[in-house]
Amino acid sequence: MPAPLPSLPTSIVGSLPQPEWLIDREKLAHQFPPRVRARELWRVAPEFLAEAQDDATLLAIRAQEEAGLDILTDGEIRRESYSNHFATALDGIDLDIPGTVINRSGKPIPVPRVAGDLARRRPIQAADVRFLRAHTDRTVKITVPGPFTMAQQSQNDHYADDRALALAYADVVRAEIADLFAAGADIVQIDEPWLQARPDVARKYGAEAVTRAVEGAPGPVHLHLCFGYAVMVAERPEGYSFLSELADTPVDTVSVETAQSHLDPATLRPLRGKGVALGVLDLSTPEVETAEVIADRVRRALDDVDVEKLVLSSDCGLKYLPRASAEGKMRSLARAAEIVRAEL
Ligand code: MET
Repeated sequence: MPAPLPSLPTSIVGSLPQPEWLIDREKLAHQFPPRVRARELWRVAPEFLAEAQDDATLLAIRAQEEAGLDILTDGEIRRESYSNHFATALDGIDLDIPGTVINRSGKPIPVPRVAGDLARRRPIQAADVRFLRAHTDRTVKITVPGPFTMAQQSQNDHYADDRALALAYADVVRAEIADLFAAGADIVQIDEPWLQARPDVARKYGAEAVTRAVEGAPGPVHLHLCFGYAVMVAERPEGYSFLSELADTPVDTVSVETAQSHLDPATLRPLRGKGVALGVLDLSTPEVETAEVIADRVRRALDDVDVEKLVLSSDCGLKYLPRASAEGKMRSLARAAEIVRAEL
């Protein structure tokens, strides 16, 4: 059992930069995150890839420990994008003929094409959790793409409508969440950036899909909302277009960006009673902010959230930052937590 968490525990949204020797980071950053399989991005031959990914995951775990974070992820090192690893492992997806959707930046992108009933034949990320659990004594979190986001990132050639598709994704995510807790996860996080990108659709069935995926989960489920990776989506809106709707879902903690967007913390009041994972690392610049700058971002939110359920985090995943920058930002985050803890 990991030691109990301190107040204001620190974590990242999930991903860390993958080593340049493992994957072609230039290609990864200059195309939008792949939604379909993208094996050609890996630099290591197929027969050595799993071993290389494990080795790089160990580095990601150690980097978080050395920085002093409290809740660790596997850095999402084995994935080309946060969502494609899970989505393309499902039955019902045609891997040979992908579909197309228009992404939040207005560009057509290749996505999984749903051509049959979605089914998860076996746990998809349970082995990743066991590896993480085996290599750290700290609290561990694993991330999975959420049902609404996966439905938006799919071409639906099978289900009657997109709500039915989202609910079908919810069923496979619910089964996966149970397996991830059974494999040793302390926290499971579902990534739902498209709730923010498609708020009108989200209001129709977003909360329903999330509830169906999360209800009855054997442990705490966090939900990450964001505006997209800073390297790809430059503008940050003033506030969230889909947030208070999550108050009535069985999600334990909602993960939001506040650093780059300067989000007015009053926006978070409807979530009172829930945990908030507060994004306080600005990822639009590789420059490492000082612990004092980060501590200020935390202080300004303290009156609007439940402090005993507050987690300090990054705005989004650190995947596209230079490695040294990601490490520096994590260290500053841990120091900022110490500063604010001493003031509570
Ligand atoms: N868990 C994902 C990451 O850390 C979240 C991505 S949301 C665009 O990269």
